[in-house]
This record gives sequence, structure tokens and C-alpha cells, in this order.
Amino acid sequence: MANMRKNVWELGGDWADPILWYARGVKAMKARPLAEPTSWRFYGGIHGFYRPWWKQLGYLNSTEPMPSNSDVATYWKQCQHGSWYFLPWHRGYLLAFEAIIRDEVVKLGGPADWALPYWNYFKPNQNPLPPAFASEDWPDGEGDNPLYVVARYGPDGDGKVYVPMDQVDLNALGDPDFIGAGSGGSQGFGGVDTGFSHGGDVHGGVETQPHDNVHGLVGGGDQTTLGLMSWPDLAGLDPIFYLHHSNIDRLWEVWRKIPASKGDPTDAKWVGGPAGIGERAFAMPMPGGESLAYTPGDMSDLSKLGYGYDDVSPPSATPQLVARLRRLGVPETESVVRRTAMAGPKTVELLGANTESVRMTGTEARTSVALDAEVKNKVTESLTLESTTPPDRIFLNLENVRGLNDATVFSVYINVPDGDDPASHPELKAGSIALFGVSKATAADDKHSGNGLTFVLEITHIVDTLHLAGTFDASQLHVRLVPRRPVPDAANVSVGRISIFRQAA
Ligand SMILES: [Cu+2]
Repeated sequence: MANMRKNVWELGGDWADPILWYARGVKAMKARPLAEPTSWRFYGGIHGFYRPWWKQLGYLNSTEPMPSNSDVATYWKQCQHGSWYFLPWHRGYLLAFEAIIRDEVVKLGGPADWALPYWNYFKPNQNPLPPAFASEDWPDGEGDNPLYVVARYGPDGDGKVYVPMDQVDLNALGDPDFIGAGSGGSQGFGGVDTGFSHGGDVHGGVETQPHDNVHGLVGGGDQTTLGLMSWPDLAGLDPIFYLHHSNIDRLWEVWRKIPASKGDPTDAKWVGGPAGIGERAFAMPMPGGESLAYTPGDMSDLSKLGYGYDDVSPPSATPQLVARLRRLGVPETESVVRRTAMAGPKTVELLGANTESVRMTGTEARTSVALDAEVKNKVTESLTLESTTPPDRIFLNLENVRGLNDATVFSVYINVPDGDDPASHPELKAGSIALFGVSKATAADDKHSGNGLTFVLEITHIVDTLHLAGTFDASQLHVRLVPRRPVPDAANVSVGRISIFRQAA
């Protein structure tokens, strides 16, 4: 029988049974010593671990035994980011975590089909943090609610936690490809081809949005206050993490059900995972001392995994490409021909780049991207009615983004008229990004070269708009970076290069 994961806001009350049982399970995990593989902090360490911060926040003290070296080597610091393994790795992480909570729930006399709820911040009025997580008390008024954490500062830094709807989107669902073309083109719904990637470089589509942003907006804070959700090495310690990831996991299933989606990768390297290419295997502690070893291929089919979601309906019925061809005025019969031309290999080509690194401080940063006339002609040609191929997709890359504060969130706008407030031009917004994992990716160590992170935003809709308005002839595009909150100098945020690529089907 499948366990059904349900919407946390629609369980029938702030402390409906599934939430109350979750809190009891979390309390039981928190009561276990760190070295025990089914303990709360051990599970946090599976996602990521950084000793000084764990100490600073009281999750580690010097007298307590650490987990064994072999447990650390097998399980800790495993989370996959900037990788096509992002979705399947986190699915296994949630499955094992859910099994441990359920085991505890059953021991305490609760339901054997308990399932992890999800937080769908996109539904109207469901963007505030679910109230059970925001209260210091249990529903009977007693203190020490295990779902509450102090280090959760929210988007305004005042502890009021919600997801501002203008900072998140579901654009990734419109990408038909799971695997990104890479090299400046699409980052795909699921990410680009990598090996074992604890950290990573190019963030995938659904990883960038809404995943990263919800982390930074919920966690908030900066590198001294350390909101748990903002940092990969702390995020697994916040009980809301698992409801956020349950929603991301649900979006994977939503995407699979969209007719235009081409489905999960069939490449042996994805299916077999890092273990199949001689790298570290994915493994999770399970109840009763068992261990779950899994590959991405094992994670594809929910029906084989024994759980489901109560709602996997797509947000919009019109596939992106169809909507786009309509917008460009391509007649329906011809549109079918152009859609079928999509199956072939993709060409990714640089359309232009700015010339120097942009430092992001204060309330805004600006730069310009000069466009190559010849490449731009190819784009324009693909947008005309005479073209026989699908219109090019255009991607803006923020390369080598470096910084010290992972909670930094900013939006990117193209060609906002001088003197206008970017917020009044949603049609010119490329997207919003959050720098989840940036500080680690900025520090050079044995695993990272310190090159920072790369984010890819599809700006196809903006280029279409400019084209239709006859203003895509310009020799350059003007880019504005607008942080949600002013960025202090101390955060040391910079973007190495802003580049724009065309991707032809
Ligand atoms: Cu996450």
C-alpha cells in the first residue's frame, strides 16, 4: 500500500495528526546521541557538516563522541548539488528519513502509514511557514516544540518566515529535458551531467528555482547569524527542510506527468549513479541498523518506492513551446512541424558576454552584455515565420558567482528603462536566484577550486518580447542585479561573468 504524502496546509488544522506525529518522531530522533546513525544530528550530517558552525550553534560539544570513522565515510557529507543527481539523491534521503520517523511513530502507537507532508508554498495563502513550525510550544501550551528553531530568520531577517511569491517560480517545469545541455545552454529540469557532486558548479532548473530560493528566504540571516536553511552544512538540522524537499520531490513527479516532458535520463551514468563509475555510493541509515544503498535509477518510479503525493497536477496545461509558437504567431499546422524538429542534437553558442566581473553590493548592480551581430541574426531568423526549426532558446548565465553569505537572494532584469523601478517590470525579469552553497564553492580546498557557482536563467520570454516589439536590434543588453535586501560589503558577493547563449534544437 502506498503511503500518501499530503499538503501540510490541508491536513485539517495547524497540529493535525500527521504534524503531531512528525513532531514526536523528530523529538525521538533529537534525543539520540550524535553517533547513533538514526539520530537527528547524524541525519543533518548526512546532508552536510561544518564543525565550527555546528559548535557555534550548539549542535556539537567537545565531550560528546563523534560517529565512527566508517559511518562518517559511508554516510556524511553526501548531499548532491549542482548535479543531475540532485533529485534522486534527495529522494533517497527523504525516503530513509521518513522510514526512521515512521518507525518511531509506530513505536509510540501512531499510524503505520504515516507519511511526510509537503509544503507547497505556491498555493494561494500557503506561503507562510506552517504554524506548527513557528511556535515554541506544543499544542497543549508546553514549551520545547521540536519543530521550532531559533535560527530561521525569514526573508526580512525578523524571524517572520514566509516565501515571498515574487522571488520564486515554477519555470523549470516548462523545460522538456531532464538533463541540461550545459556549456551555457539549458541547465535542464534536473541538472547537468556530473560525477558525485557534494557542492557542484551549475545548478539545475528545479534546484535553482524554487529549491535554492526557498532555502535562502526561509533561513535568512547572514554568515554570523547562520540561519539553518540557508546553508547546505546546516539545512538538514531544521525540521522544515524535509517538508520543503518533499515539495521539490513532488515537483519531480509533476514534471514527469507533463506530456511535453521527455522523462528521466536513460544514460547508464545517470541510472547507475556515482557508484557505477567507481565513485562514492549513495547510502542511508535505516531503522534497526539497516542501510539503504541506492542508485538514481532506483529512484525514478514512485510506484516501486511505496509512496505517492495527493496532488501532482501541473500548474499550467499549455506546454512552453506551444505557448511560445503561439506568441510568435506561428500557425498551428506549421507549429507541429517545428515542434517535431526538436528531437535532434542541440547547438549551444555564445551570443555575448560582459567584459568584467560585477561586484554586488548595496541595492543594485548593473552591467551590459555586448551581442555578437552574426549570432544574433541566427536568433532573429529562428524567431521568424519563415524558419523551419523551433525558435532558439536563450539563456543568461551568471558564471563564477562568489560570496560569503549563502542567504543572499537577488533578481536579474534585462533592459529596464533608466529611471524605472525594476519591480514594475515583471515582464523583463529573467529570474531570481539564491546563493545556496556559495561560500563553500568560493573557498578553495581539496574538493573545490574556489570558482564559485554558476546559475542559468532562461530569458527566452524576454527576447521574444523584445523581438516582437522590434527592439532586439540593439548591440547590447542591459542587465540589472537587484538583491531582495541590500548586500553588505562584508558578504563579498561578485559575479565573474555574465554571458548569454543561444540554444538551437
Ligand atoms: Cu535543499
